Order: sequence, then structure tokens, then C-alpha cells
Amino acid sequence: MKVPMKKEARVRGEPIDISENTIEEFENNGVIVLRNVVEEYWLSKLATAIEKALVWQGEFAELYTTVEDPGLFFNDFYMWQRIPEFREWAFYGPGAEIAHQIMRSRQVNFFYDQIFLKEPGLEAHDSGVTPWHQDTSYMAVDGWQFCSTWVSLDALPRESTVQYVSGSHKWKDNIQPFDKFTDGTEYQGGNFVPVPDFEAEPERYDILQFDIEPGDCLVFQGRVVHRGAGNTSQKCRRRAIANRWVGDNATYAVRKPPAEFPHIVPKGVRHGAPMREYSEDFPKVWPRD
Ligand SMILES: O=C(O)CCC(=O)C(=O)O
Repeated sequence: MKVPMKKEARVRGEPIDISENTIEEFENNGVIVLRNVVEEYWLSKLATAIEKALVWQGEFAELYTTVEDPGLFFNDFYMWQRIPEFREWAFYGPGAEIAHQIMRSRQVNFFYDQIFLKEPGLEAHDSGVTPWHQDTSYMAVDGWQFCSTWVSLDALPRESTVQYVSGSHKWKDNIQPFDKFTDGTEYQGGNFVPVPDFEAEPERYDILQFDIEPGDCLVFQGRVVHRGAGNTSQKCRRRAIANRWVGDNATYAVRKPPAEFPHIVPKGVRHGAPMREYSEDFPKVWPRD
């Protein structure tokens, strides 16, 4: 897909320059935090975009809380396809350049975007937590060059952000996916192992988590095991947006049982085909020519 250039849309901010040490840290741990790489222009665009997403929800949007629960946990996907601010963020924000450098990938294609909105009050409620998982168990992507960027519009203490099992992106096993809305039978027959009990053996695992300020960006590899904390605040929102990026060696994985993402499978997909072959569905965003 050729990215349509709107007149007002342009690349914002300084060029990104990620150091070799930071790239190596990402390669070793499966996650890094980049400080102050998202400028105010984008934060205010995304604040509007989140409000629009709540009104114009997508066909796959999910509410993890009921009307009786405290707080609210809302997830939505593919917002770039219907909300201009998300499209502009995906195509012209810093994410593509970050993904290009951190994955050491010549080209970057945009896979999809996702909202994790956790309103205050969820703290004492399990429904505010995104359980331990590995993105690749849900996603039709194989290959090392697959990562996500995750930004929050709100300042968050580490207890409210994402926790990562350092180095788990190098594990050979595929972690059993979880779906709150089903009994899990749709994943039967998949080549999965149960989620380890990280809390039971804390000395075995190095769990990384970071305080986050608006402007910071988490970047994590598609196989790293992670979970999203609930919102520990009774007052502040937790408005987070994740974008998924694929690079040169990422290939389309036709999984059995089928992967959840993408919900709409590109026409004529072949297992093992480079993701960049499907740029109608997963637009090329880097280089920006
Ligand atoms: O923010 C969260 O709760 C979880 C984020 C996450 O799991 C992801 O972006 O893959």
C-alpha cells in the first residue's frame, strides 16, 4: 500500500538516534525504554484519537470490564484504518524510525495498532490486568524483526506499566495464549506450553518494568513474555497505545489454530512469505520515500 500523503501530515520532531548500546540492550533483554522521543504534537493528537476511538469503536473492540466493575478496561484494534489521528501517528510518528533502528531492519511495515485504556479505579480488580503472554502466540508473524512500540499519554509509576521477563524472547517454547471471552478450546492443538508461574519462583526470572512519562516509548520484541499491570491510580487515566512493526526477515505465519491477528487475513497469503509482500494490508512506513 502506498501511504497516502495528506497535506498537513508530515514527519514531526528530531530524527531518532538510538545508540548501539541501547540496541544491544534490546537484543539481550527483549525490551528497552526510550525517554522523551514522542513530542507534544503527537501526545495531543493521540489524546483526541483515544476519545474518538471510544465513540467510533471498531468491529473487534473488546471491553474487559462489566458495567458493575470499578473502572473500565477497553481494548481496540486497527484504529489507523478509521481514525485519521491514529493513521498519522502510525505513518508519520517516530515509531517507524525507532523500529527501523532497533530491529536493524532496512524496511519497516506497519502491522497494526491497539489501545489499552485502563481508567482509574481498576486497581483492586483483576479485570485491569493484561495477563502474561507472548505476542507471537496471537499473531501471524514469524521472524526476529517483529516489535511493538508502546506509549502512554499519562505519567505512570512502574506498578501501572508493562512487566517483561528479561531474555524470554530467546525461549524456544511458545506460551499458551489466553482469551478472557472463551474457554480456550480455540487454541487446542497449538504447539504451546503453559505460562510459567513467575511469582512462585521470583529468583529464576528477571522481571523488568519502568516508570513512564508522556513522551517515553517502550519497545519490545514480539516473543518477549510480558503482562500489563492494572491502573493503580484512583485518579489518573492509563491511556496506552501500542503499534506493531515488522521488518525484513518477518514472515507471514499461517498458524494452526489460526492466529487472532490480523483478524482479516490478506488475500492469497502463503506461510513463510515476507510480510512486506502484503503491503496493501501492512503498509510500508520506512524508508519514508
Ligand atoms: O498495556 C497493557 O496492559 C499490555 C500491553 C501489551 O500486552 C502489548 O502491547 O502487547
